[in-house]
Amino acid sequence: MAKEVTYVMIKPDGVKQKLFSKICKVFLENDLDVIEIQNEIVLKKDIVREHYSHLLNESFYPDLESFMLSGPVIPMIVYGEDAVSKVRALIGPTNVKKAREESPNSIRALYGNPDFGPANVIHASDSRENALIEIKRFFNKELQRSKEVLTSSSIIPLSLNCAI
Ligand code: DAT
Ligand code: MG
Repeated sequence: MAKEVTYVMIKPDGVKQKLFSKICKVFLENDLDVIEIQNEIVLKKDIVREHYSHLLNESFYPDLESFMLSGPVIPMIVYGEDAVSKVRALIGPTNVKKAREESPNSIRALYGNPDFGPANVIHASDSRENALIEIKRFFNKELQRSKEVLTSSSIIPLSLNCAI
């Protein structure tokens, strides 16, 4: 399996719960590298609409949008073997109740709110193609491969950073 990048974003409820280090640790312990992290940022409405354009007609979209605008998020790029599906498995199902039943150790099961659909702590790309689109959307750069990947020695400070 080839190494690939995926886009991950800690949502406002994850930032409020200060989950950054715990989430980094989950990735690092599963042989994935966190290769880029953006400072906490409050998203603009337009980028949320673009990111969730497949859901604009859903009845829950207004709740999703206001939730995503309710506080800062942390955009990240994760890299490794089979990163897209591996990260999706580690975060667990979209629905937190389902996550608790089917994947109780997943990030969404452990930290998501089962009573409010949008509050599932974390986003991760669902395909390789979308990963590249989303990285471009949130980091404003094209990343075909691992051109910007940190060397293994520079991953050490990043891991320490995660432990803070
Ligand atoms: P995922 O985030 O697992 O890729 P998605 O792209 O279908 O799932 O939906 C984006 C987000 O929208 C999801 O993380 C939480 C929210 N959401 C999805 N389905 C929902 C629903 N039925 N009710 C409330 N919020 C929902
Ligand atoms: Mg999705």
